[in-house]
Amino acid sequence: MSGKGAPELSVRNCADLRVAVIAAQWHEKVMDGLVDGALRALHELGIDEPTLLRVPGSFELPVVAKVLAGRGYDAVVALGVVIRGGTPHFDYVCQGVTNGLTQVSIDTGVPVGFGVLTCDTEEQALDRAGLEGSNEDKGHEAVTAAVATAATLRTVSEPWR
Ligand code: DLZ
Repeated sequence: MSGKGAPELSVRNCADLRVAVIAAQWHEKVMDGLVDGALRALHELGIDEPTLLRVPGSFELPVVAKVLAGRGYDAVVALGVVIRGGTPHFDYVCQGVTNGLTQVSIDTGVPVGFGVLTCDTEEQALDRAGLEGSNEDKGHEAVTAAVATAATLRTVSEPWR
């Protein structure tokens, strides 16, 4: 999937939103870049006290996202890195985390930022990690998208007259 065509999002009225970031722990260097990008985005949006939780692997992200979505957070951001190996395990983990996070978001009505990299190689993941020399900053993008969606939902929370 190409990163070209991404919008320049301008998000307003969001500094009071409660946001939680959940980060898996596989592929430490890439994950550090994603977490830094996510926290930088939150700081730029004026959200300086986010909750940050760690889980073992990307497969564990949906269950924690679901519990947090039920505890009053306005947006949840899931960060993970899955890199293809020589077995079908990659496909199962990618499918589980993608379907799981989608289901959490739709079932709870809480936006879930999808900051899970699913890459063929570590080089591809590093290029998207928001590190020095990376071309993309997916942790930052996932936060911005989730917070922008939460801010939009807030404007339609009352029936229109
Ligand atoms: C088992 C596994 C493998 C092979 N690869 C990754 C990976 O690249 N990225 C990741 O986040 N997690 C991986 N895991 C771990 C699973 O997500 C999960 O933590 C375990 O299957 C235990 O439930």
